[in-house]
Amino acid sequence: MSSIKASDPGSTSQAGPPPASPAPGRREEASFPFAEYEPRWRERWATDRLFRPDVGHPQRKYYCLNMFPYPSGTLHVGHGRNYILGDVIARYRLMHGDQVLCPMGWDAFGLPAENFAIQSGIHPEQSTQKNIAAMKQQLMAWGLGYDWDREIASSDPEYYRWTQWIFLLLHRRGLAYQGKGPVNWCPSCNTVLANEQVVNGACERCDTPVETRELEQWYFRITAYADRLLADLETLVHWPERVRVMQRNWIGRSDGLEIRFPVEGESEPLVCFTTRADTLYGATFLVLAPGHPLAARLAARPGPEAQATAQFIARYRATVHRPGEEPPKEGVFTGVQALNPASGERIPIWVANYVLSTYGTGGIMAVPAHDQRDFEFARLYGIPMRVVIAADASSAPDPKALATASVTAYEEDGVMVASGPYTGLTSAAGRDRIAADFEAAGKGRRAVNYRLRDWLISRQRYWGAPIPIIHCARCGAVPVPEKDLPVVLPAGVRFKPTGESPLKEVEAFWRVPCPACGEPARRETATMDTFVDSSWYYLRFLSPQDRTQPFARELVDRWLPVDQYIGGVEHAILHLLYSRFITKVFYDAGLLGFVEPFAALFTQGMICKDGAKMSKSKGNVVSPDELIAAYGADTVRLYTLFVGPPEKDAEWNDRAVEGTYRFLGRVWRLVVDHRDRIPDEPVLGHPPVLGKPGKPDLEPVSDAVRVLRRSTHRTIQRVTQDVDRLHLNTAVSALMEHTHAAAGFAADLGVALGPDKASGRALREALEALVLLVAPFAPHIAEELWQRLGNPTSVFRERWPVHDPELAASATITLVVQVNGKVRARLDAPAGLSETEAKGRALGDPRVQAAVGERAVRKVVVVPDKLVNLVVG
Ligand code: ANZ
Ligand code: ZN
Repeated sequence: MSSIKASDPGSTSQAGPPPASPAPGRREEASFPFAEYEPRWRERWATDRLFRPDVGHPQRKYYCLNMFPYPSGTLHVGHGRNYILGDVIARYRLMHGDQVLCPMGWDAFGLPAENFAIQSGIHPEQSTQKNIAAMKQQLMAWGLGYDWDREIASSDPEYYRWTQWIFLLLHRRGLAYQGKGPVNWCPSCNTVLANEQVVNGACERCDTPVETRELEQWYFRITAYADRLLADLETLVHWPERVRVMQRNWIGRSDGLEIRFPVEGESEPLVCFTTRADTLYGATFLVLAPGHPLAARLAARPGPEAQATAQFIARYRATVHRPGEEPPKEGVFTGVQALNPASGERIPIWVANYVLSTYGTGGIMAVPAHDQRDFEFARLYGIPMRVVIAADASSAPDPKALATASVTAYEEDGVMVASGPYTGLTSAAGRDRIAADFEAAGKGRRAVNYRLRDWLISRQRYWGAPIPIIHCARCGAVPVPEKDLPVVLPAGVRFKPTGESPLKEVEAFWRVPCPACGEPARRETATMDTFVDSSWYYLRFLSPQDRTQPFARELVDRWLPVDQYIGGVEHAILHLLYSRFITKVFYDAGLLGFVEPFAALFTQGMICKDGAKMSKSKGNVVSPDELIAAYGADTVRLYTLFVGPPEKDAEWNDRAVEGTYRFLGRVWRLVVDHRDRIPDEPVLGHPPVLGKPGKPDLEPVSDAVRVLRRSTHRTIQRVTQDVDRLHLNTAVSALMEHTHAAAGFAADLGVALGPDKASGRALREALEALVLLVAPFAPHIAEELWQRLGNPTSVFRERWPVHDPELAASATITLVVQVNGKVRARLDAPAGLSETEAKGRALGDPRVQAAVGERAVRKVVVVPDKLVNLVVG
């Protein structure tokens, strides 16, 4: 990390490693009055409305958004990472003169509050409000600069009115529908779970194994957007590649052919989806999912095989199925044959548990020689196999060996063998030809399948937005008229773990007349998945109090897409996919003018403690409260940023917090102690007194001044680059190194330092840069020191400093060049060379060339400004 360790020769006070526990005496020595000025500055920011953008007329806008949290009660330092990161970016943009929108709100509906109500009798509304208040306090204590006037909570009727409005919009557009289907059911939470909420076959929340049940539910037709959700991923170039891959896999597009297999005794063919039409001549049986309608029809035929099939289907229905679980393969022969439309061969139809009724057509052609699942099934039941793909034309494996030995299926593409007129074609060419021939002959059609399923949005719970539908015996599912929104959650419910929505017991809630015909009808008692709430909140922040519409087109078109979205990678699929989908629906409805909500995404790594992810359930949480009380918010922020690269997991160490505390103490003393030795006039400050930033009237200069100014401008350059790339930990290192340099300079000059001298001006410049650059990271101390430097306005109204490239590069350094570990040359070179430049200079030197001779350079290691190590041989 930094070259600044605990022992710091440039500092006048303490040295040595950090103490095992905060030593009060030491802390006093290093102390600075954070407890006094931190709250004072927070108040100033609030009264000055520092974080309130002019949303109507931004010259340059910047929308910085953290994923809004679920109000679980208390935050730990791991949560802080996310918010502090966002705050650094927001303040940094503010210092570039942008109008910055950085709002905060609450994803306030959800199961935990309701489960808590079951245990405690405390109404979710009440516990949620309490948690929001506590967490808001914590966010404020971190010094996070949110525009609290824009605060929203998804459980507020004025918010969920619009969530319901959005449901109606989707309903109108044919994108919300009710259907019976297999759903994931958590027997412990007593609720339906979306596929995304099932992790390794268990409930995401409580880890209970999930079951499959057939229930009538509400869905959003996200599958209608599968192709666009996939295609537009290509435009999200500022998203982590890993998140894009996860989304791509989740959508899971596969291109194939639907082949029609005539079935003996049936008028309709059995349609099978395959991605491997090139293996058609190797299909030795067909398999139906137990839920396939044809399976039921074949089971109803007379005969023992049909009877066995019926029994198999009944047994399958009676067993509990867990998503993600792969039970041993099992199946039954229906006694019925189909025809291979290519070869005309008769092939048996089976029913088996390894074919899903929810994917493709629910029926497959099984090719045991080339598909491992089919291979295992065929081995189990002694079904013949036929090799039709070979690695190359001469290497077809012996099919007999395949059937008996413990070989696996050959799943690769290759060359088609034993495939009638297609023999000799490559797999790819064969697929194409077969698809073309089958389409021409009406025996099949090209088809695309997605792994993505429609979004199951209904929950049999209370604490969510009620689905605005009224069921009428005569009119069916009737949308609640818009003027009747919001459908408000009733008070006076009893919370019981029944698995039914508590709303079902509130007659006054559900007994309503049909909006269409006026007859007695029933209000829908399911509520919406909370992912619906969070799929549009980023739009609401632009006009959170608007009572006429969910969001204002003019504002969202100006402010979105979000410039920087920040959150946990656990939302890589669900939340982000849903938000993208809803945005596209709005676009199609003409409600806004962009198709992707988040231009850039940053997913931060987790904070760990004792090797495990910090979480309440693991009992390893560190609260920010005591640390902030002991060291101040700036110290905790700075440590959180310094702990490691923000995209990587990092281990929290309470004791190391002391190190950043001491660093801030050093910054404090550096400014406060030398205030009288530097001029009063700003050097970098606003308005700049020197035309070009940092251009001397500082002449004549000593070496020491030159070196310090180089450090100042190099640091401006480094911190700027690092923050632009979100390398915040290395930005902090750069600040530490610069502090070290400036402290060394001041100590060396001692009494020779004076406000009317070049040295004094150079130091003032160094300190101004330090305070400006440190401001996004440690905003309170920066404000305080900026004021003590004689500036009347907030440091966040200043412009971010710009480095002078000449000054940044002015110093010369000695570049040591080694060849196979032996020093061969010392080159004078300008500081700050890139690796390529340093390498070029080293290889250009005749002494180095002589040492390398004819040998090849195998490896080059460059330590910037210090060393070039060539490994040759
Ligand atoms: C014949 C075949 C031969 C297949 C071969 C594969 C390899 P993806 O890529 O995931 O789309 N399949 C189709 N529907 C299925 C269902 N409902 N349940 C289980 N499996 C199903 O996979 C498509 C392949 O998965 C299809 O191609 C089909 O098996 C199987 F050497 O057809 B294939
Ligand atoms: Zn009606």
